[in-house]
Formats: sequence, C-alpha cells, structure tokens
Amino acid sequence: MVYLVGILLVVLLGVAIAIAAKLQKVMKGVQPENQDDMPVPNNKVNGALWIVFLILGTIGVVASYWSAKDYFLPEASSPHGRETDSQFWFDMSLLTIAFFAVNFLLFFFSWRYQYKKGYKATFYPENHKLELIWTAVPAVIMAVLVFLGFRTWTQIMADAPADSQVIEIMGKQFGWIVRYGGVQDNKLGNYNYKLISSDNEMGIDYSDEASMDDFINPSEMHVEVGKPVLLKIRARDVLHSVYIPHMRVKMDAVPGMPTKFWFIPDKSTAQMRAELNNPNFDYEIACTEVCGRGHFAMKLRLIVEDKAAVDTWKQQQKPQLSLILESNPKFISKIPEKLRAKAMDYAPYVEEATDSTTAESGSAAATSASLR
Ligand SMILES: [Cu+2]
Repeated sequence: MVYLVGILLVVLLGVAIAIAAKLQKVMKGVQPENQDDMPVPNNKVNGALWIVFLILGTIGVVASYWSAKDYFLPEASSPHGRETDSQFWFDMSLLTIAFFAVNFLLFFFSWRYQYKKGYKATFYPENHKLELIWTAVPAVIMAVLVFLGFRTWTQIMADAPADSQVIEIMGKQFGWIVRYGGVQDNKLGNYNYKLISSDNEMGIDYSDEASMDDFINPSEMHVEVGKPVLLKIRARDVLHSVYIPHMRVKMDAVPGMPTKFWFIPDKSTAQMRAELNNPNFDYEIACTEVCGRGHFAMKLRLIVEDKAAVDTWKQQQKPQLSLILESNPKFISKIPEKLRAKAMDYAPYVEEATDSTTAESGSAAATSASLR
C-alpha cells in the first residue's frame, strides 16, 4: 500500500511538472509585442459596470439600513443608556461618511481611469505631505473616539451610589432568580454555593442574620423609578448573561465569579405604556448567552414603579426562609443554634405545631430536635 502511494506521488509530480512546462510555453505565446496593442474586449462595458455597481451598491446599503430600522434597540430608559446611544450614533455617522467616501472613490476611479489607448500611468513614488495627512487625520479621529468611549465606560463602570437598591440576580438553566434584601433590614445576606440544595436553591447563608428576611422572586423584578439599582449577578450552573435592552444593561453571569452592573431606570413602566400606547408593554430581562436548550425561555419581567408601589409589593412577599421552613421544617437544623429562635419567627405555622415544646423549654434547639 505504501509503495502504491509512493508510485502515485511520483506519477502526480511528473504530471504537475509537465503541466507547468506547458503553461510556460502558452504564456510566452500570449505576451503581445507592444502593450498598446493589447486587445481589451468589452473595456467600455466593464468600466460602466463599476458605476452601475456603485449606484446599486449605495441603494442596497441604504435600503438594508432602512429595513433593519425596526430591529434597532428601542429608545433608552436610563441616563447611561442615552449616553452610550449618542456615542454609538456619533461613531456610526463618522464611519458611514468614511464608508461612502472610500467606496465612491474606489468605484469612480476604476471607471474614470479605465484603459484607453495611449494612456500611461504616472509613477508617483512618494509624497510626504499626503502621507502625513492620511495618517494623522484618521489617527486623530480614532484617538478622539477612543477617549470619548473610555470616558463613558469609566462612568458606567464606576462604583454604584451608596443609596442604590441592591438586588441579586442569579442565572440558572433555565431562568432567573431574583433576591431582595427583605423588608426588615433591606440588606442582602451572604450566600455560599456549597449551601445550594433542593430547599435552598440560591445557597442563602442563614448563619448571616441579614439573610433571614430576604425574599426571592423567580418571575418579576420590581425597582423604584429614578433611583440607582445595583445588580449583583451570579450564575448557578453555566454562563448566562443579564440583558435589559431598554436599560442598556448587559453583563455576563459567570459561575464562581460574581459580577455587577448598576443603572438608573428613569422611566416607569406606566410611563412607557402611555408613551408607546401599549397597555401590555413590559421591560424585559433576557439571557443573552446561549446557555442550553431552554435559553430562549429565560425571560423575566422588570417593573419600574414609584416607591410606594415597590414598598407595597415588598410587603406582600414572603421571606424565603418562611417558605423553606413551611415545606421542610427540618431545615431549621441547618441554621446555627444561636439563630434558631430568630429563624422560628419566620415560621409561625411551624411554631404553632410545636408550640408546647417551645413554651416548655424556651429553646429553639429543642424545637428543631422535636421536629427531626
Ligand atoms: Cu441563556
């Protein structure tokens, strides 16, 4: 087999050499004596086609922009969103001018300087002035764009204001879980991924007292209009990405690496509904990292409303600890002993069932023992 391949190689090599030799001969035959006598079939037609292409191409580019208009991002509902938008359109207009100028020259020159009998190209070896201009002008423009972009970026990525509403959002296959600091202390408690279980899907650390009144909502996020929101982002399984198009928020959710993004929603949902004349309008939080089969369904409603409405909504939410203890009273054993009495405040129904035990011993540890 090896010999066969070897022989085949030698034969193919021979054929290749023969073809190359033949080609040399043919090439010699087609070289005209005088360049001016070179036959140029359809020269005028080819020249005109450059102009046709230029016109059709320009129409095509404009039409494709125009038809894609509906897919552009909606108007921003956050100050930093408007800032990035104006930056984007400023960059885009400069690029568009350059695009049309370069393409016009490319196609127009090809037509204008098409082959003509007796034409001779000028040899133009160097022109320092010209080179300086076409190097310096784009360099200055690029520097300005980079500077403006960097300035906007540092503003967006700066630390969130101290009075921000802090909300945790965790991506999982396939959905978002949102945790709030609760109604009592309004402070997010700690978490630890090692504590994630069927009871405690976010791995909330109940050895931190601040965690106890935290509540979770897997279908909605409510925020106050005009007040900064700090999203603390994490992922439970694979990469996800928090995307709120109207707010111009996009940040990856990475397992094991918490990320964050802050923004100010300055248009309420009601305001948007009135503006768009669409009573069903809702801000959407989506996942923009293809994370698996159910990726398309990772959607969460964002409701921007006034402080009173957010407070009312918060009062209606049940602390996660209550829900966990309600479905699994034994969970109390996982809470450090000294905090069990406090934890039991979140589970009045469990207490009712074991009221006598609590009354007798006065100890939450005993309660948990009797529950086991
Ligand atoms: Cu996803």
